[in-house]
Amino acid sequence: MDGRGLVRSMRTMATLQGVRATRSALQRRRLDARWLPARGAERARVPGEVVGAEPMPGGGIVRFARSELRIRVVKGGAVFRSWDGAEPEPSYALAGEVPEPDPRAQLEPDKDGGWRVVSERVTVEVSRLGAVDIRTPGGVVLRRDLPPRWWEPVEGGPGRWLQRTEVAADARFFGLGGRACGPRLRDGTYRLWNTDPRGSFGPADDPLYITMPVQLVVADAGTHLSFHDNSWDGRVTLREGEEGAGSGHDRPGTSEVRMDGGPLRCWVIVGSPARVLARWTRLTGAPAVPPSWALGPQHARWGFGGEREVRRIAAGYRARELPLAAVHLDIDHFEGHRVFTVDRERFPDLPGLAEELRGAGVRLVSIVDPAVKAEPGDAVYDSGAAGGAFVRDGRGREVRGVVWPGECVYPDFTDPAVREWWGGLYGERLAQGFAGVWHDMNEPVSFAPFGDRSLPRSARHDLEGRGGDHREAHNVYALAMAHAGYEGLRRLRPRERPFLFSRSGWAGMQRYGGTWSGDVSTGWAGLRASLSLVLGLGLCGVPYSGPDVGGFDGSPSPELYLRWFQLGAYLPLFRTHAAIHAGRREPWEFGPAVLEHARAALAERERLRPYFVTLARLAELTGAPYARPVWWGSPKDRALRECEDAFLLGDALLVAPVLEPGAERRSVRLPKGRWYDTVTERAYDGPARVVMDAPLSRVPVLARAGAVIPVRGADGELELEVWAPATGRRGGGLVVPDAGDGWEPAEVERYATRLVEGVVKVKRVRLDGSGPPGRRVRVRGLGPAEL
Ligand code: NBV
Repeated sequence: MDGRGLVRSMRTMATLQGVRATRSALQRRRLDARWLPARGAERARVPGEVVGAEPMPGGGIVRFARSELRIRVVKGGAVFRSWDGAEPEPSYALAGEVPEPDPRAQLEPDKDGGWRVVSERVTVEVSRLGAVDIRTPGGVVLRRDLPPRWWEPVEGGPGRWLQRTEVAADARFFGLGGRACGPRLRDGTYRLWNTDPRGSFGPADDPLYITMPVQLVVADAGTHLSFHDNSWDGRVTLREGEEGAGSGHDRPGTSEVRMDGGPLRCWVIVGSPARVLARWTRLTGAPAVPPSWALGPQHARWGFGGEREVRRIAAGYRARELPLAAVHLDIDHFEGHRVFTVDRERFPDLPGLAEELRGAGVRLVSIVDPAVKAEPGDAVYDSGAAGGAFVRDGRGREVRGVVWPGECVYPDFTDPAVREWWGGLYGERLAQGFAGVWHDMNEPVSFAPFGDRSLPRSARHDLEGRGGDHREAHNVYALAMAHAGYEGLRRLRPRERPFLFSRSGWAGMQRYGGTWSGDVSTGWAGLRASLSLVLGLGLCGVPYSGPDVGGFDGSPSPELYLRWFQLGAYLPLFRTHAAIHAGRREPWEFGPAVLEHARAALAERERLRPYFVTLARLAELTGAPYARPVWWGSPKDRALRECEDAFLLGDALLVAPVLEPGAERRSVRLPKGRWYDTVTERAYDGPARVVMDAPLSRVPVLARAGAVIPVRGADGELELEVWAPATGRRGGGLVVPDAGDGWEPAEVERYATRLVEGVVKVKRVRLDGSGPPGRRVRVRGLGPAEL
């Protein structure tokens, strides 16, 4: 089918789809009216006065007149607390066993009839009426949770609740999943309900595909992460505080978490940003390390049209000697948009194409949508229906939604047996020659002209055998799908690490892979939003992500495309992608100047590949995201907390992308220490704000003095780029050489650097002493000033 034919058929489908979507939306409304009781009279409750306490390992239970509070400090220092007897399990967020209680943490009586638990890193103080303070060991309050309130239906059923919290007046909020308006979350209400924003989105669109009740709060007194382990629909209202507000008194910052149901239980982790992320990913799972090729440049498009176009694109990269690691096939390569099928007319020999591309070093990645066409005779539908795999309504009938293939059903990924069945289906993708998968539409989406574009809230889910409905399952649907896909790929191809990234997700999704921006709108605002998403998600423990370079819709100007490309080159997932009717996204489509600058960005990405491999491994080992806000190592630097237009790539680099049109230079805020312009090698001393050149040919990138950066040398070998430490200072860095795409454990090499009488000394530090680096070293930044 030619391009115009495709457009025509999509239009026809659009109208047919419109009718189906309206029908399905009406049905959704009917089902919810029938199976979800309207909110009747409610009874409000607060904990009331303390009546007693019971010490237990790690803390204990404090009893109040109308509730009880559990506190447990676990080994490693995370604090769990819950009301009404909720336990840490069951949880979709937590990975493996819940850490053991810290036996040294004890519940003891406190002043004014309250109770407290003192532990090494944090003190928890409970007031007589149920306010809970989280304090540093020095006694400074990081967070004060006021007594919660519940509203419970008189008739019974899930109650809603509100938790109001105060933080320091200078505190800044980050996180809550992927938010386009951040990374710093300004005053406002943020919904917790994974949502496809209908078409492309910009910074004002909220919520988006990934929401999480995870807040990272950064204040002078310390950094902490708080996680309300509850997947229900909710809203978080944030308000930054003000120092010296009324009559010289500070007004605290506030957070109000309101949930429509589910337990009131919360984890808090206190420490430096690095420590907080390390504990958080210990609790919710180490980020999956993508195969090394997935750290290279990738190209996607909705609507390649067929094999010939895919070949043409790959040949275009090759002819221009541009590196390309993967091409992604979107839903247009499916037969009638049906998942796990191939349109044989347009892709007559997909395994052959995959092999041919693979010979040229290019992998194929496949989109996978969760919705299955509801059509007896469809192999996936038949096998799923036979096993009762699809989400059902209150009457026990399959819930029908509408997505690309037409009327669809939805696997219930919250059922372990369904996950196992679904994971097995990826065998078909591997047989077609795909090397990885890209999960889409898994909020999950069902087209609807009005109301929520998802499943009925009353739809039934297994929820690991506990049973429940979509109100609880919605936000974890994509997480559970990623679980299914990841385990399936591991079973099917046990010797390779799966490559999976998913549009939607929830706390813990990093265990199974990464994500991407979704349909970010083409424009300068979209470019900014894409950085916000990557940084915010990284702080929630999801380090591997990146935007649709060039934006999802429309046609970027050459300048916008280039600036997006230059940003993307420094983000973990570096992928050009666009919608079916959008303009081109190949680097040669924007004129010779853009091509040359894009070539330079690609070359730099390739040169930094060993650094990206290192960052991927360090993310696994420590939870630190590859791309970090500039305040990461200096959270007390208030000016850095406000900085949203630059980021640290690992410990060594500071990237200052150009996010506005017409810029030839830009100002860059530097954290403390010495920084080198990586092009001119000029040194700057932070903290400072400096103005740097940002010609179209490049964006400012600075290297930290003393850093050791693993790079690919001209001969392809890993070499160490060492940036001269400032006089009298030491530096160093970690390097994790590429151990291939299997499961070999990472071997971390540690280097130390020093400047001795104008000469940079580099040592490899080993447990049994240090010695020569054993790798080629290239010293940079030794300007005359240091000699
Ligand atoms: O599968 C088509 C697109 C895809 O290209 C995009 O990356 C996803 O975010 N998909 C959304 C569905 C259609 C969106 C209009």
